[in-house]
Amino acid sequence: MQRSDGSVVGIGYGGDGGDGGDRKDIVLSILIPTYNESENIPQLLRSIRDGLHSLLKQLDAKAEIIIVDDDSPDGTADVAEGYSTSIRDEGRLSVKVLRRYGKRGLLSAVLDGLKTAQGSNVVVMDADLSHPPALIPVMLDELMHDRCDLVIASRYVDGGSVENWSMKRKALSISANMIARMILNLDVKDAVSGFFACKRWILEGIEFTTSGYKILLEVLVKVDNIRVKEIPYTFVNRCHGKSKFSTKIAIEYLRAVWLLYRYGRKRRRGERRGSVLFLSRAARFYTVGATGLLVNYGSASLASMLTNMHIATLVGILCSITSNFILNKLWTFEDTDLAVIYTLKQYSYYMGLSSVGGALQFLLTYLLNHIYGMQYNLALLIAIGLASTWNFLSNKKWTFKERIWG
Ligand SMILES: Nc1nc2c(ncn2[C@@H]2O[C@H](COP(=O)(O)OP(=O)(O)OP(=O)(O)O)[C@@H](O)[C@H]2O)c(=O)[nH]1
Ligand SMILES: [Mg+2]
Repeated sequence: MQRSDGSVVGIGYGGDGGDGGDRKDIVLSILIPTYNESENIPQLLRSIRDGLHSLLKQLDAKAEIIIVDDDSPDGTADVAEGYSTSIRDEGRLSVKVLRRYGKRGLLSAVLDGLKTAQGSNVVVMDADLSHPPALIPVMLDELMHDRCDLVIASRYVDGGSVENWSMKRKALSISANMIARMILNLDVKDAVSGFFACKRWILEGIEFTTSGYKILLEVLVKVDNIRVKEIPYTFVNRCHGKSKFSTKIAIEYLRAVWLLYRYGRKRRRGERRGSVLFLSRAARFYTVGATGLLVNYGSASLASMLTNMHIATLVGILCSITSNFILNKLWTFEDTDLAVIYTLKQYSYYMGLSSVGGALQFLLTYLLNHIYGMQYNLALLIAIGLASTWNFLSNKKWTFKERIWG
């Protein structure tokens, strides 16, 4: 019995229980999230057993199948438990069934499965027979011979294909894959495959942050320096049960790509040396400041043709602050989070801090010139220098939420 944030309510063991105490190592854990897959389970379990039989025998090793079911109304978990004894394959194969409350999604199902996994390698696959179990021994063989750390069953390498897909489904899958490969700069052909195998430590080392319908994407983005191999397969449309694909999942997918893009950018930024980053930010900030002067002058001149001098000056100031803000957000600080409320909040911070900078300049010029008797031009230059330094550092820290240094 295990409770994982309350979600896992029970584990049923089949086969020899996977902890039978004999000497064979568990070399593989097959993680299968299920929701209403009762019609597919029997054939799936049999095919996995038949596919793995020779390799496990040859290796004198064991494998476990971990079904993570979200309380499927069609009784998937019961069916899986019922079949578990018949697929034991002389104790080489065991079935664990994790039962969770409610439909909690594919990623969390895989992660809950991973917590109980004992194999040194893992396979992640669907239960709907779209992913041919016959490929599992091929994948395991690659990992066991240490030819790579991650094996992707790929529809888009030579020899791979999809069967009986409508044009719409093909277009959706190809676009999803293209978006991910381009935006996330991934060097694999099928970055959104739901069927892959890897060393267990790879999955254990990742802090998953997307809602993750496509687990592989997050693995490819977050793990460095692993050897990846793609092997072709033919994706077969499910014969039984309903697809869980929906518009909500498509939106979640785009959100996941966006989050992973930001993750990669932040990490690359963290890898740049602090001094280089600071200087490049400062150079951009002051360049933007210079363009602001032009915007200020140009918009005030235009406005002065339509209204009085005071309003025209105000228009010039507002236009330059706004254009400076936009350029600094997008270019200087490379902040691509364009959420409306967040951006408006940043804009008000930017206005506030820049106003403090303006007041500082005014006060310093007055102090240096009137009180200390410094020549006006020199006093102005010093005041501008200090006020613009304030503007840069304060906006860096509070508006764009970066450390002052780096
Ligand atoms: N435990 C759990 N499993 C899920 C959930 N949603 C989907 N699954 C399982 O995850 C796998 C993938 O879901 P599918 O419905 O096959 O999604 P798909 O592969 O994108 O679409 P089709 O292959 O066309 O059906 C299947 O084995 C599902 O039963 C969920 O919320 N919880
Ligand atoms: Mg599927």
